[in-house]
Amino acid sequence: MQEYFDFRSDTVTRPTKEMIEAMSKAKVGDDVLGDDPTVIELEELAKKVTGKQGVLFICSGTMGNQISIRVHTNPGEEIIIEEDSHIFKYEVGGAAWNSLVQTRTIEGSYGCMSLEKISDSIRHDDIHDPRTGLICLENTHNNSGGVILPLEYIQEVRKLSQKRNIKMHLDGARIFNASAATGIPVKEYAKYFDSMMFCLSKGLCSPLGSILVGDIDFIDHARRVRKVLGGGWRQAGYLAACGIISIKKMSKRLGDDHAKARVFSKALGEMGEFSIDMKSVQTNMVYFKPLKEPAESFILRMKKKGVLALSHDDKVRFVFHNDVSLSDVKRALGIIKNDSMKRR
Ligand code: TLP
Repeated sequence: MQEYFDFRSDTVTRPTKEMIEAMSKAKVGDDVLGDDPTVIELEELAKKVTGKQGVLFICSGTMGNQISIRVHTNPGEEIIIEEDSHIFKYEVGGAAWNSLVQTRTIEGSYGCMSLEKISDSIRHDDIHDPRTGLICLENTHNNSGGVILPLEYIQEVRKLSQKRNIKMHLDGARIFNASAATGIPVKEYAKYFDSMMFCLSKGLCSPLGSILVGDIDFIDHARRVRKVLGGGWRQAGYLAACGIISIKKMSKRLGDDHAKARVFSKALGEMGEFSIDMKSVQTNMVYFKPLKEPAESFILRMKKKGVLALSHDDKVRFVFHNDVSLSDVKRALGIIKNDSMKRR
């Protein structure tokens, strides 16, 4: 059977042995009724890590972003988001479906929308205009290469949003990667947002699940929205048991994934066949363009050789995670190198 190296996403990570054991031993209740002890333990842990009073364990990152938009806005409002953000590009137009809001997208640079453009995009009180209901940021910013939004930038956006009285939400699917790379605690990032979502199921290896945080009123409302979306879950403690290991243990090893991304990008750059923006290699992702063919044809050929990746627009994306070791990365690099030598 052919061996596969799976770099498609950090979402492909399987639960660790410790997680499977923890699932089998978890004490559970009924989370919709509010008495699952392992969910309660996970949510208490998430409160400590994020510094927020309200926490809700939810099914997915998409659900967390969508619930947040729904809670923060009213129908007919507008939300400001970066044009390559996950919320805009990859959530099936959910802001319109679920919250009846329209999106005002702004081009970003390394995931950051300029303060001037954000300020200019905030609507004034005019009978013709929708109200601006929310500003969303994404950290790390996936489509820009998994780049980290600088804390000073976040602070400036916060000042602006407070001045104009607009709430802020963070899609922090990979905020633990940002924290591992910068040493800035997750709590410090969370401080500048009215709500934040992070994923347990990506680099943190849980089989599924995300965490949504905010103040108590926000989470009370979020819990109702989760229910109406069909996200009320019962013996969720089995999954929360994995989430606890994700936060306590798996968050500590993300630096290894970043190191693998650096090794990969350096070696790939040296082959001279691919264009990579090295400045964007900051966490566990590497985006690049093959110079002599479209991303899609490179991906299809690599798939036949057992190296799996995804395309995003005209680029190839490799994501580094717990289920690919440094030696897997080196073997994949060998396969890519052989392939490009044969095609010369
Ligand atoms: N991202 C997935 C795909 O949907 C693109 C991936 O493989 O990277 N925010 C960000 C920044 C994300 O990257 C993702 C997933 C989500 C939200 C949604 O998380 P889930 O998949 O749990 O709904």
